Amino acid sequence: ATLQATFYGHTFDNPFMNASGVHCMDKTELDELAASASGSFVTKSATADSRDGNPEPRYINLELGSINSMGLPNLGLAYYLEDAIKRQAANPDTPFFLSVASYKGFDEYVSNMKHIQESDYTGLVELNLSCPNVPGKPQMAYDFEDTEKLLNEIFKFYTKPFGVKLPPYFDFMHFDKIADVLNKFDIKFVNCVNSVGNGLYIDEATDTVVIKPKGGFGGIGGEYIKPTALANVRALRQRLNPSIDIIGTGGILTGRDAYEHLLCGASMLQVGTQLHKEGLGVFERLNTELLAILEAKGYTSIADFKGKLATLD
Ligand code: RRO
Repeated sequence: ATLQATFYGHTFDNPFMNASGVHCMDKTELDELAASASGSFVTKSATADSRDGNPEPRYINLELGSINSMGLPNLGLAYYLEDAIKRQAANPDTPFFLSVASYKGFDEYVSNMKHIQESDYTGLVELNLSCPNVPGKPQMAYDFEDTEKLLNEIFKFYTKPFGVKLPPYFDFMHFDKIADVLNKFDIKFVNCVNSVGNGLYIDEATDTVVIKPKGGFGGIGGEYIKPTALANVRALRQRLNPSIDIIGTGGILTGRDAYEHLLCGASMLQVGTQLHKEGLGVFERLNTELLAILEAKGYTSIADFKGKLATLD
């Protein structure tokens, strides 16, 4: 059997990659990802200017996942773009993802995409519409009207392939609404999901929150969020144009978790919390575990079961 993953016309050796924010802050970390057993990788979400982010402690591993309020620390879009252009020139056949966000809101999203449009980078861009940790700034993709306005603005000038990173939704009305908006545009993929925003973890020994920013509120990742992540992958696969591929992110710790995301219709798979806990060796392990599942079930490729989740009626 093969784990080859097809995604927007590309074939990757396997569907696994990091989730943005984990092990992707600078060239060294990106080189390590590129050399690892991951099928691809994504850069830290970039803002126009470099940022230090929120005060520490701001990322804590928990027994069942993680909580973070990093606050978009990054080296600035120019850094990641320059590096991406070099990587693309050196390795034109191994695509990766450039993640772009905004700290200031709507206008910065537009100007960041203009910057990329005007550059020599022609690869994939993951537009992060779902950072939960900027004090005073709501998550863009929870505002359906603003999201539509933003995509309208971007498509006036942007001609290269990009997709959007979404927050988790929890109501069928919201699945319908975001899919209606996204189906109006020629976006190439969606990534479901970013961390479950603004959770709160309390340390049992001290009755205290565990991260400093925002009074302890932060994005939740890991085991806690797998059912929510799977629901979002599945619900959007059922609603989006078939030309829009899905990246599944959330609660992937094992080959079985990866398999379930693929059953729901994901084409690529991102690993955040578990990569942070386990290090780059996670990709070798996930490849081995997922391949063993395919072979046990008699499948020869991901296409044999992708999106084919069974229901009871
Ligand atoms: O940097 C962060 O605080 C952060 C971002 Br941009 C994001 O998209 N998701 C997240 O959990 N943390």
